[in-house]
Amino acid sequence: MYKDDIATLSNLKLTSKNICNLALEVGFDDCAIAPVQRLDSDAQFMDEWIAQGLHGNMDYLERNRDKRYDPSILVPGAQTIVVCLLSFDKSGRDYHRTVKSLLYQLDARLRDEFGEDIVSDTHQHIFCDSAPMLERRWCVEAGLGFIGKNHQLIHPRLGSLVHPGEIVLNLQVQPDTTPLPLREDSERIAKCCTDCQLCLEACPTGALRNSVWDATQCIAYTTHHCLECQLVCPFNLG
Ligand code: B12
Ligand code: SF4
Ligand code: SF4
Repeated sequence: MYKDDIATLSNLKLTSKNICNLALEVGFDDCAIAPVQRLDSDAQFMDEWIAQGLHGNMDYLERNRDKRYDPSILVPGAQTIVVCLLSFDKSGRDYHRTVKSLLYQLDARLRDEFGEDIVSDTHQHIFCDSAPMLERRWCVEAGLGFIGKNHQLIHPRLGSLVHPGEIVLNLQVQPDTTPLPLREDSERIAKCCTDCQLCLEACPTGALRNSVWDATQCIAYTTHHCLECQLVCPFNLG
């Protein structure tokens, strides 16, 4: 009974603002939260994309699709996704390691502040890149930006040269009481992308000019080293 009371008191402080302040304190460049839901439209899009073989030999994209489309299957009990962004400058070449290291620090701070019950004790709940998560979509759901014509998540202030990482919580989080100015900015700024073609013109293989996105045409599919469509983007030049 006493423990429950403490948990309730603790949960009163569990707001997106408090979580995101902790994320900034450990070193992330931005953070926002999204309530867990099944991503029906993305599921439909991705199922058709895979059926057409546009993922090439990335077999891992075929697997675990139920988990990829619904985080509560990936992490039973999942209710909230904390989405954090780290800029390329800070993340270095081995970004998985850098982002995950900050996520573990944030996880420790969250459990410290809000109790161990906040995350699953049976399932992995910290992710960056390699897990079946539609990371860019969760960035958008959290209000961190929009997806540009170069297929990247573009944050209005940080641009697209950012790596997302996530912590899945098994509790609901109170949203901020004030509307996120960033969310409004994202919508306004996304309109700038509508009239621009720079990345389409800069893509050396023409992959971005195709009417369908064939991932095998992307240089990064084989070498992991191409940033042309990001280096020309006005959002990365400010
Ligand atoms: C597979 C993969 C690749 C593949 C395929 C690329 C691709 N566009 O999918 C390859 C190897 C080519 C690749 C390349 C790169 N990748 Co990559 N990749 C991934 C990975 C592991 C999965 C992405 C995925 O699910 N693709 C499947 C397709 C179908 O999804 P999608 O293109 O993202 O589209 C989604 C939405 O946009 C939406 N959507 C798109 N169109 C439409 C249309 C409709 C009608 C609807 C409803 C929805 C919809 O549906 C999709 C599902 O949500 C993610 C990590 C993760 N777990 O998410 C990293 C990730 C996306 N990659 C990343 C990076 C950095 C890159 C590179 C820059 C690497 C490099 N060059 O050094 C390039 C960029 C190439 C490019 N222009 O996209 C970052 C993105 C950061 C950002 N700011 O967006 C991620 C998030 C990894 C990370 N944590 O940092 N990548
Ligand atoms: S990463 Fe390179 S090849 Fe791939 S879409 Fe961008 S510019 Fe084109
Ligand atoms: S270069 Fe232009 S079209 Fe491409 S993502 Fe950036 S703003 Fe959008």
